[in-house]
Amino acid sequence: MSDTQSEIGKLEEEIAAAIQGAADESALEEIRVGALGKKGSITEKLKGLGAMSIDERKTFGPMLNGLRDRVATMIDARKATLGAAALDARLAAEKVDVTLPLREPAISAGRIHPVSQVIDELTAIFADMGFSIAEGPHIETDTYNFTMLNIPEDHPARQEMDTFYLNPREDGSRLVLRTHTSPVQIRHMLANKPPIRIIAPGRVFRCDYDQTHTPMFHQVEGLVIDKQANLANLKWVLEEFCKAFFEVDEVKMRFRASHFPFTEPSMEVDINCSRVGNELRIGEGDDWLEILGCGMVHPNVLRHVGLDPAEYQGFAWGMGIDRIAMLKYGIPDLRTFFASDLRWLRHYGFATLDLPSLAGGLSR
Ligand code: 2NM
Repeated sequence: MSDTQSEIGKLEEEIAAAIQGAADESALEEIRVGALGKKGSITEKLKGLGAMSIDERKTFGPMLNGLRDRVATMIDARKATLGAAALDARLAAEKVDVTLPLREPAISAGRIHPVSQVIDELTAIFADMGFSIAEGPHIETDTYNFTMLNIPEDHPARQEMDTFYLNPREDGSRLVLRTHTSPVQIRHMLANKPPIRIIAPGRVFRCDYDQTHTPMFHQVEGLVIDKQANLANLKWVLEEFCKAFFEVDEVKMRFRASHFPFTEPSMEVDINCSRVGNELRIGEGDDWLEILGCGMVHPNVLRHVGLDPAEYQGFAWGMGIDRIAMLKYGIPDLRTFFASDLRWLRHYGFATLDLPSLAGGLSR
């Protein structure tokens, strides 16, 4: 009997020491479960009362109930102390200095890349003229990227030097990273009947890297197919585009004879500009700047997509988006476009919420 009495005293000392030593609320909870839980040390002893004689019960009953109540009180007190300490620690750690300036919200801190801005501008201009946007895969078949466009098997553009080829497939055919967006036009002509008025902006890939070339760049090509579509129409579309894009009232254009396999005749187009110091102004002055290539769609291309060249005509053009972005926004080095430098983007990027529209002013 006295054995059990000293046992109880020892248990209380142990539990009290553990409670005082509990470092946090979860450690304290473990101690509570260990003592007062269903299988806790004090609970087990209380269960033992049932097997005792009436006399023993009279002695140990109050003793154990007292122990249980004192331990519960100690736990509550320790819990209050630990809770207050935890709150103090959080308040110290999470203290907010309300006098600090506001952090810029993501929506205004973010910037639109000049390439995205220019694609949005192009889209607004050509959509206003009745064009829709066409898209296609970056990985193309040799057929869509070259053959359908009247580019012969031995044409230099097909060489490994200029084109990224994927590993050959089992039948020996090789996929390519598209070298222009023209396969988008081919796919569109195969899937749609004329009249066709589309632009195809997007990424293209060529094996080239220096100050003015990156292995990935952006192009926009345009295509019109109709029963009547002539060079005068082409010149009008391009002139309207240049005036709207460069935000000038007049621009002189010079069409120089050129050669592309997919157009006949083919032309390269220059616009007039002035160079004052290192400032370039478009639509004024007597210097010339090359900005695009164009022509009447070659009869072979029309035949390849199942159109009769005696019934349908078409014109098409292509230009570099990165290049016209550099010209319009005075960005000197192409390679910086793809360097993912946030400081560059903060300098040359555009606010996220004012999207270009003809009514609102394209680039403000
Ligand atoms: C250019 C220049 C001239 C062109 C032609 C075609 C198609 F699919 F209709 F044949 N798409 N794009 C074209 C014509 C592209 O880029 C300098």
